[in-house]
Amino acid sequence: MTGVTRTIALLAAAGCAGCSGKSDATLAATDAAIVSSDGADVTCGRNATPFVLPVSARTPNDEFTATLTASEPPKFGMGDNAWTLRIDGADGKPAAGLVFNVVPWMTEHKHGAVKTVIVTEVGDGVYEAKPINVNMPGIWDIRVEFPGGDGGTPLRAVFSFCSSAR
Ligand SMILES: [Cu+2]
Repeated sequence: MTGVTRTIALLAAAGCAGCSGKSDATLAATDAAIVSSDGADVTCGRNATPFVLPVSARTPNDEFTATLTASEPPKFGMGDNAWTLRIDGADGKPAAGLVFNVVPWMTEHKHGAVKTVIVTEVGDGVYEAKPINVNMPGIWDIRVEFPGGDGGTPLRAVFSFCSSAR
């Protein structure tokens, strides 16, 4: 039970840390990653997807599958993150020549990131997306948004990861 108790204490202490404009040093002190006995990072509770690569997210009807194959730095956390994404189409083959957006969104607080993510095709359905900037701890939904077939509502694949102090 020790791990659970520590988690609750941390959440109570952290509150909405980033929203009040605390310094990075304060954030780092209050957001030390909590790792359970099985090695999972439970800083955000167990609602986040473990950051173990490769990991995939799909659009609602499997029109696209986004697979995060590499990240720099290798742990998702505060600051700028650069991702390598492979995008497969409905046929399961790499989708080249796509134009899509990557939009970080913190659902819990209803806000996005302070930097725009630039997506660049590397080739053969592989794309680089950066900077994915994280400026506060917690669960970040990284939305990969593809143009809808009708040119309207985007098709969205979402990764939910827990950002930690590095
Ligand atoms: Cu926030």
